[in-house]
Amino acid sequence: MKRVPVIAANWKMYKSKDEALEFIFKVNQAVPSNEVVESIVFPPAVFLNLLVKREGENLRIGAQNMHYADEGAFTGENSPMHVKTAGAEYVLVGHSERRIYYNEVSETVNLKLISAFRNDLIPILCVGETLEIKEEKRTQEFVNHQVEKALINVDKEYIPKLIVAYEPRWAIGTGKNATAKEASGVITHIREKIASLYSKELSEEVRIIYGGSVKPSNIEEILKEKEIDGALIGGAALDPENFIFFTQVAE
Ligand code: G2H
Repeated sequence: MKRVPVIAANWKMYKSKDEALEFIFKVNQAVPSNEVVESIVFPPAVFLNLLVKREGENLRIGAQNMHYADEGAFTGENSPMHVKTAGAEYVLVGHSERRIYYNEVSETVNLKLISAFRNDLIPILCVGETLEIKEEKRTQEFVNHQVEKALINVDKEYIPKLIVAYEPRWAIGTGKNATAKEASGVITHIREKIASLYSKELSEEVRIIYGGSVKPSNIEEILKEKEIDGALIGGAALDPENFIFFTQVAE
């Protein structure tokens, strides 16, 4: 089946207000139609509302994180309702930087995924192995386990909306990337895992994308792989020209 490719820019904790607006003004009319490529920007949460008002009809905005609870005494956190009200349609769940620095564990990743679906947000579930696991040749076992844990109690009706990002931790912000073949192999097995948990038909609707040091020089090779449905890009997608280029390659 034909899946619409996804190009997602994760800004992390970068860009001033002026830089954020400049980026949106440059790209909001330049990205391809949403039916051809889903182009999404994940800014810091405080900019969501500001940028949503300026997005072109084909650009989408998402949150880098949210709490799983609807409300509560959680100082400094944003609820699903908060990020939705600010205009986010997507949310990153379980990005490795959250897992590494903010104690995000499988249980919270799972609760966030369920909460995203319940609140009509499209989650990008991030999974990926450390260098140590890779060297022990346990990548697939580790990644499949992350996927399985994240999907506990997720109803099959939501699976067609799911996006998974395979982001090997050793490739994030390091300049090193998995080869297109390596990434495609892991992604194929992630799809098989989802098929074993739900059904082959449903697994074929899930977009599974690659992240980790994607740049203009390697995007074409990565997106040539038919199993790779797009990319989640950090550093290189801070540049609006690069972002537009990535969406054009995906087209
Ligand atoms: C991985 C990726 C975006 P970068 O974190 O999620 O970042 O492209 O800078 O490796």
